[in-house]
Amino acid sequence: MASADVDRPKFENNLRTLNLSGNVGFGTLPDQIVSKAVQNGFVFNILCIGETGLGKSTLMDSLFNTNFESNQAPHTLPNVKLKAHTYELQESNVRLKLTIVDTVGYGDQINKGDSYNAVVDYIDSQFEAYLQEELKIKRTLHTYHDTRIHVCLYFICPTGHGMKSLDLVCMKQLDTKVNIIPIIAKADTISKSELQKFKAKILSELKENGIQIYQFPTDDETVSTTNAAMNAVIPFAVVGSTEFVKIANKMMRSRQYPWGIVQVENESHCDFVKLREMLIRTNMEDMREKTHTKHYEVYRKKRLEQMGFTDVDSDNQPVSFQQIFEAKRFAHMEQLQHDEDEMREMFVVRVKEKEAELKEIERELQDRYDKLKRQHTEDRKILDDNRRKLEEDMVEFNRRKTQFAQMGSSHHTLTLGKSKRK
Ligand SMILES: Nc1nc2c(ncn2[C@@H]2O[C@H](COP(=O)(O)OP(=O)(O)OP(=O)(O)O)[C@@H](O)[C@H]2O)c(=O)[nH]1
Ligand SMILES: [Mg+2]
Repeated sequence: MASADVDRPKFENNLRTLNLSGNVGFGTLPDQIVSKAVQNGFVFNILCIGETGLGKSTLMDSLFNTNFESNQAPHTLPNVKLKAHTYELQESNVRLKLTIVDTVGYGDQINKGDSYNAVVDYIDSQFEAYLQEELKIKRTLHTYHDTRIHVCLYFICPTGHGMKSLDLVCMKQLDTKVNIIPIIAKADTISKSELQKFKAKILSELKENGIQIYQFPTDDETVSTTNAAMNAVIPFAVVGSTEFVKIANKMMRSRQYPWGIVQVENESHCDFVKLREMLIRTNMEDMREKTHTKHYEVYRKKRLEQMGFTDVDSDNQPVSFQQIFEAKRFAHMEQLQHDEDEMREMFVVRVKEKEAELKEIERELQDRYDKLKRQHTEDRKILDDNRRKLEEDMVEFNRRKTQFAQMGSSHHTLTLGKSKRK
């Protein structure tokens, strides 16, 4: 039985270090992991947040050196939508299931709150879907398509004047949910000296607003120097293009202007290569891991607490899942019983009320019946009296009629007045 006070062997105290006399084979474990991971393939999900027409799709095409065939968004949408497209990419024998989520209509609404709410809801619902899969009895996490966002590329408008309030509010809402990498879009539209000031302004605004952006990890010594250097380059100033120009006999992804050519992959022109290096080549796994161990963990904790689960009771003593479940079941049954009793009481009261109402109606009806009966008896009496009177009048009439008739035939003396009845 699962319980918080389950006896666990004290491994730590019995831990002994032993030397092997020969090769056993578990040294191949890392290779086994690599081979298994390669076999399963990898999943990576990018969220691009940025105003309409800021170069999101072009940058994605440039980063993955392909054409994702996206459509232009209109500026007239009533609310922000998030559109996800999943692609299967392959490089040597490594398969990558890449999902690019794009904000459509971001920043085009009058009420800016509507813009970031859609993004927050999207990120949360991906966490929720994963949590629901995890909580299933029959779960299939190894084949489950994990749609949680691993990185959010936040496209900042190259105004040179700092960020818009929508950018700050949105990033503040998202910094505990996702790894944010801020990037300056269309950096070819901003001059070199302005760019440095703009970057400094962005960083100070992020700091002022307490926004935690993703930092490339510096704990792994193989990449710590590069990552530390790249952390200093954030926010990356990028240029994207779908056009190629022949430079030194090589077709280069570039933007051609009347005054010159901006090469996307030229490090003295923009930070595109640095971003690609960091995002895809060096830190993709770190972002995947941080999403699971940091951001998802926060969401999971919050949701399980909302459901009433906890690791310790009110006295700070550890409690097991089962104990909490039983306690919740007990509380639920009690609540059910309480509701049932309440309903029964209510039913009895209602029945009594209805009974009293019916009795009142019955009494009223009886009164009316009695009244009508009385009325009927009186009417009948009057009618009987009238009838009797009429009968008497008829008898009198007939008598007089006979008298007249007799008078006419025998000239008898006419008797005036009523005959006295005996
Ligand atoms: N100057 C400059 N223009 C760019 C850059 N990247 C893209 N563009 C241009 O900006 C326009 C919009 O680019 P898209 O990539 O469609 O922008 P988007 O953010 O995906 O737009 P929606 O999906 O419609 O919101 C196109 O004309 C691109 O050629 C860039 O780095 N610099
Ligand atoms: Mg687009």
